Amino acid sequence: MNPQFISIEGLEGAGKSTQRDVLASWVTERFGQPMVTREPGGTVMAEQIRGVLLAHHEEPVDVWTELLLVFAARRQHLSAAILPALSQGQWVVSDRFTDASYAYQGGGRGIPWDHIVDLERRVLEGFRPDLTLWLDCPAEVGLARARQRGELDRIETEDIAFFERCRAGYERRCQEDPQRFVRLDATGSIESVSAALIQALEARYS
Ligand code: T5A
Repeated sequence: MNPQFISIEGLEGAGKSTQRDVLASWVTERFGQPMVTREPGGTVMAEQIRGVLLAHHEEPVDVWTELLLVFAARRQHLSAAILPALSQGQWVVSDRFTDASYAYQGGGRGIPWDHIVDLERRVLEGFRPDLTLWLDCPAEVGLARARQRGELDRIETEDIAFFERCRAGYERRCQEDPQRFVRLDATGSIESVSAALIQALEARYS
């Protein structure tokens, strides 16, 4: 089998980082250690862009500036980290990828879907994850978990309606690409979500 690129998606507090580790262990046992990465970020330069994106700024952040920054970071992440790993036969597991731009900048911020489709086509030249595990939960469930951590980044200070629009954006992506997306109910315990995730992996790769 070709090395696979698997993304994990979901709202703040859905459990992406927690389940990413479960996913990475599963891949390690069967196909060797994957490259584990995240977005925005994943390279030194892309992590610097992440810092700009998530910081609080005195000036208003234009929605297009936000979209172009996430895609700039993604292009760098793809060319400097993801593609080199895949070409060496290593699986890649990423905490978020392009679907987050559809969810947050499309659903959340209201940038027309077609503009993101166009940007994705030009910037990523058709590159997509082989499998996307969407940890789905109501915004209030995820935010309650995430907010226990304390200080909020710029995006985390948005209101609940924003995150419900992001969730609707993920739903739309899921419907548009049902072969690639697996939706997992993220409202249960960590253990039950891990079990569902492993079941999805077994179904796809065994
Ligand atoms: N963004 C990103 C865009 O706007 N556009 C884009 O294109 C991209 C790529 C990045 C931000 O950037 C935005 C989206 C985001 O706002 P991030 O750091 O990737 O942010 O993501 P966050 O969602 O902020 O990360 P979180 O850490 O908040 O969420 P996780 O990773 O989903 O959650 P996790 O695993 O850290 O868990 C959070 C807490 O909940 C507990 C954990 O133990 C932890 O304490 N937990 C559970 N508790 C009960 N039951 C469960 N099932 C639990 N699962 C986890």
